[in-house]
Amino acid sequence: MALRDILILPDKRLRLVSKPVARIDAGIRALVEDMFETMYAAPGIGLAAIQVGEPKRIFTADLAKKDEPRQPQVFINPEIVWASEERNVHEEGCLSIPEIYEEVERPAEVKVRYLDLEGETHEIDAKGMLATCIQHEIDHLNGVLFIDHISRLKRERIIKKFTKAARQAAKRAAG
Ligand code: K1U
Ligand code: ZN
Repeated sequence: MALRDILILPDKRLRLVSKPVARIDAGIRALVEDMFETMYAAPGIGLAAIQVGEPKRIFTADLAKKDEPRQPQVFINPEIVWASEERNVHEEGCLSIPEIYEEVERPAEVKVRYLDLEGETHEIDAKGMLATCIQHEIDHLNGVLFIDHISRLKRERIIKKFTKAARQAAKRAAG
């Protein structure tokens, strides 16, 4: 198991469309272990493979509360097969855009089809925070970030802030 670095805005890899997983082999199982370790350490409630630089259609999630046992879930090649007309607003954050939280409106309920690590197909109905988290993570697999769902003015301010910080960090690293 290894802790991986999380890509931070404006890293261009966050805009890649991830590729479906063709075969669930030892490499995929090792990546998923690393993703759980990285997600729990961050800490986060979800993590998409592209956030650790792997453009594969995989995300991990765990929405257990602090005082509850862990409930690790892995979603491989996830697809939203139904979304409700009803919409909900939740505050979202992103491990690739640290310390920024904004309200995002999305379908309140979704039905998701995905593979587990054994290659078995599952379909679940999700609502509440799980529905929000699943949609946020599937967005990552399509190169979409939660700031794409907020006003252009707010989004541009956030991108500017992170671009400036990345430029300053690069300058410092160059000595
Ligand atoms: O994908 C990510 O960047 C992870 C992100 C998932 C997410 C959060 C909120 C709404 C939708 C999706 C996070 O986990 S940000 C951190 C966070 O929300 C959190 C961390 C610790 C405890 C509780 C929440
Ligand atoms: Zn995110």
